[in-house]
Amino acid sequence: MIEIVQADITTLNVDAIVNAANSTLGGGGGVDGAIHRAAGPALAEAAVPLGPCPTGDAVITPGFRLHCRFVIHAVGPVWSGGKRGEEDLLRRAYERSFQLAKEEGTIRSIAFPAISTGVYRFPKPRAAEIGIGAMRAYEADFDRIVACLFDEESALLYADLMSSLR
Ligand code: AR6
Repeated sequence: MIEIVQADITTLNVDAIVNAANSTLGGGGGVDGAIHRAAGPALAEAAVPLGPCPTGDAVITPGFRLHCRFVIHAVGPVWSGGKRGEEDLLRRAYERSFQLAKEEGTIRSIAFPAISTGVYRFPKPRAAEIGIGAMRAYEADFDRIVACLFDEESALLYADLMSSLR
């Protein structure tokens, strides 16, 4: 089941949340900053030695002080016009996150932010299509997949797209 919610991803009760990280895995602004603040310094201590993480790839760590048991740190592309493989890299970031969640073996619910659509400036409508496409491809492997949007514009975009697909 795919759910669309407008929320701070650090408040969700799911097995794993996905972070929109950068290659260093050491934290940053936006959703990355919120996740590191909520999880505590142990998150960076666990994640940084797994890096640097290439764009389009992901790593998994415990969730530490978060409600979730795991954080999957996905590195989406910086948008630079669309001719540098950004769409493919964003798709791979989602797919790698799902693969790591499946391999972990006990993750039944997973929440994603709109990777790359903040500081990395990926156009929101196209990012939503790519995100929902990946979620539908892995829908059968999980009990709950949550698309967690922070702003109303993104939440409405996802809701419209989902209803046009059903
Ligand atoms: N919960 C859910 N979504 C959020 C939250 C939150 N607490 N806070 C922001 N968003 P961004 P990026 C949304 O910039 O574009 C960091 O510095 C936000 O509205 O967090 O992938 C990293 O370290 C937007 O729709 O990530 C990297 O350097 C979406 O999350 C860089 O930013 C993604 O925005 C990654 O940039």
